[in-house]
Amino acid sequence: AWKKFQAKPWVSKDDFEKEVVRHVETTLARSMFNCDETAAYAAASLAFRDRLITEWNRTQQRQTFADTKRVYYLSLEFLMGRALDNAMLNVGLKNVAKEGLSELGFRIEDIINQEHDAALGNGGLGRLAACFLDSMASLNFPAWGYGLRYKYGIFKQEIVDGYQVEVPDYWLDFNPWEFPRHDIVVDVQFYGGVRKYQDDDGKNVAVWEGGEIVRAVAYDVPIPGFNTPTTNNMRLWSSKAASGEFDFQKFNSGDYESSVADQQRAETISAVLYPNDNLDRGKELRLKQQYFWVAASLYDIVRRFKKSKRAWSEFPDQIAIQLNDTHPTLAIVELQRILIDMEGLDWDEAWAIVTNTFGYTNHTVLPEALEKWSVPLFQNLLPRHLQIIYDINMFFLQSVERKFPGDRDMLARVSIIEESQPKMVRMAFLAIVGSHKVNGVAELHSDLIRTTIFKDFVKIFGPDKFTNVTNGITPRRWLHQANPRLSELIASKTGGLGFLKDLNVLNELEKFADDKEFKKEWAEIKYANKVKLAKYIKSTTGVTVNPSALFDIQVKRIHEYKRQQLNIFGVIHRYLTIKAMTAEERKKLAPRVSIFGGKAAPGYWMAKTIIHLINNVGAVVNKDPDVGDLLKVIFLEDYNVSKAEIITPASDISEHISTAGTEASGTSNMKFVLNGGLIIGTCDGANIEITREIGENNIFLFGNLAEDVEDLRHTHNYGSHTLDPDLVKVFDLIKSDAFGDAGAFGALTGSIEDHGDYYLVSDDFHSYIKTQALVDEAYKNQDEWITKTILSVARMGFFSSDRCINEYAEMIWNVEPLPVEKES
Ligand code: DL6
Repeated sequence: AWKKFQAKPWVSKDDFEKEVVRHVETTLARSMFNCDETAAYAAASLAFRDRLITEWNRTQQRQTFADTKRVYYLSLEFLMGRALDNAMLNVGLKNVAKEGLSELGFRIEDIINQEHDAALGNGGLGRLAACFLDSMASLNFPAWGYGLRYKYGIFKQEIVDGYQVEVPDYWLDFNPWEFPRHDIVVDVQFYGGVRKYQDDDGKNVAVWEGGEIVRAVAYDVPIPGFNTPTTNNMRLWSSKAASGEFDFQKFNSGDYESSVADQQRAETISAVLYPNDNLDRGKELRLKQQYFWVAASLYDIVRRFKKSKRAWSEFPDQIAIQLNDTHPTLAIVELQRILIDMEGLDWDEAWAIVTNTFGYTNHTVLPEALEKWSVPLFQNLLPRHLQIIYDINMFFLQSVERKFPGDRDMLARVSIIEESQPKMVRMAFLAIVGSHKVNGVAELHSDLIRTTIFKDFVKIFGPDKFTNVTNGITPRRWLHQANPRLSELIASKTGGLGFLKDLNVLNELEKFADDKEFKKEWAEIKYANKVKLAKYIKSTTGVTVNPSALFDIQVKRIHEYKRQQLNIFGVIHRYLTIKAMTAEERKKLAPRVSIFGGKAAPGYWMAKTIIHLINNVGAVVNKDPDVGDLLKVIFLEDYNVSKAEIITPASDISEHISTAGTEASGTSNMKFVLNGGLIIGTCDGANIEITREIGENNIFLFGNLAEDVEDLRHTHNYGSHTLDPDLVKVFDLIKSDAFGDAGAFGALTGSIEDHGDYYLVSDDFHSYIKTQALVDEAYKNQDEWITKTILSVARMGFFSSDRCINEYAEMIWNVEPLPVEKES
């Protein structure tokens, strides 16, 4: 009988309006007479959420009945950005909502802008996870994301007197996109001790007992696929005290503060996202976070599997778990613990299940970013897990010994336990040993991990265990949502929105690369996007920029390896050049706006110094009358996903200029090219494959190659390293206090002059400046420039995250999509 009352997703404008009004008047308890934009956003989101949840329920039922293999993507970061615009576009009802909102007296853009970004990530790694969720749903893969519901996402960045200041980002005031599941809770144990004994059958038993319990509560966020009813789930865990609200006994005895201490301590676990500055190394709370999340997720996964009543040996046929970097590596140990301690399986049987279930993605070769945890910390927090890690290591080293008898060095190099003081657990090694596949995220990166940091493991396990899946981006958010006019133009020439599901369709644009009318429209769209960004710059910084100038953009986390310092030194060089030019020479120069954005990790002083220098250079250059429109320097505060959606479509050139061999992939390079911008970049990460796809005539490459980096570093004698003469002039200007007290930048220039120039700024400076001059020249020929951008977009099909997900599904997960007919 209930079936006739089941919710049907609304589709018409009138039904949408009805839902909005209902939510305003009931859920929000407001009247339509005082419905402001915040309330309209809330009500519109709830109307879409209801729609998504209906499809979410159906999807979960369909996947459960079909009993197919599921993917679980474990990521400590999901940088989702805003949800409303994405939901409207993915379900294909943005126009309906636009008309409906307009009838209710609102502009859809204003309503979209009310939303707070879900910023549960630091940068590329978290945004990749978000793109993957979109692709998995759009391709109808049965897939869940598991993460943490941080109370505070990545901090908000304010720029005060040129310095970065961090402000907490409390984003949960009103979040219509999550469903608290107070019925889905998992109690997670920490500390305590392990009691071992032999049972009546002579079997060794280990019991982890004592310690403390923290409760994980599930919050579900629906993930709608594009143009499909499939709506997957992202489950985020929030921590709370297992023992109830607070200690009444203490409260009644007047000890008010400690009566709530347990509760607060428990809630701290999911309180903050750690910034990726490696200062978390050794922090117990970070390890606690990792175990809390992994234990809750695995309990949930195992509970679901057990309902199917299948044999344990079928676990890897039903479940694939992907480890997004080493952060969830404890899942390997936890599953082994569940299987041997709780379910009574033999070690070998359990270990076969574990290794066939997990895949591990590496996202960095930077040694300082590879996670290690101290053994004493582990011993205290997770005593049983440490024992299991020792056993995993013992069996692993025995197998290495059999393969390479007598090679003690090899054993020391590959041991999961580093014999340092204190001993450390090497999480990447544990992840490799416990997974059946290990992948890097771009060809160069995957080659580097095979030949450098993991080369012993290639010898041990053979080359087939190591593979590459070059990163990608979802064209739904990064083209259709961010650049609607370009998306519309492409649709009009390629027969509809099909390219959003098969990005190779973009190839059809090649035939318009010399089409005058098409090029005109293409150029108009770029100009309009630049006008939009110029307005945003004016409103946020007060600086007027000329939308006809060349927009040169570098937005990403601020890090020495990404080399924003190279960019700003190049800007200072340009400033010096302009100052030395005659009026006639200045007329021939293409005006440029250099735009920067990105956050520095709070504890990363050098990165903060780079931000300070950029702002101080801007303050001088932007008001120098000799320079005028020829150069403007902008730092955009608080770069995040929704700002990226305004910035990316407006670039003429974007900078991806990391020291060769340091940027695993990069994904903003893909976003910029897909939006009709060209790239200046090094032969690093995915730049290499982008070049291969779009052609070397359409990209400005410069700098030394990864294979030469080590040798070059050796030639840098500390203190007597000869600097590029143009760079010396730049440093001289900085040292003359032209951009404020030079003392503030001493560490930055000193790292290059006196401390070995680890990131090869001086070695690449000349090549960078020369290549920027080529960019200036090329930009003057607008006709050819536009052709280059059209050809580049036409050849970007490879970089869809749908292609990545299909590769993961085939090579690593062995999972099939569950297609579904669209019902509405
Ligand atoms: O794979 C996603 C993303 C890559 O595009 C970036 O090149 C890479 O730096 C980033 N890696 C990390 C890991 N930690 N560190 N450093 O964020 O992954």
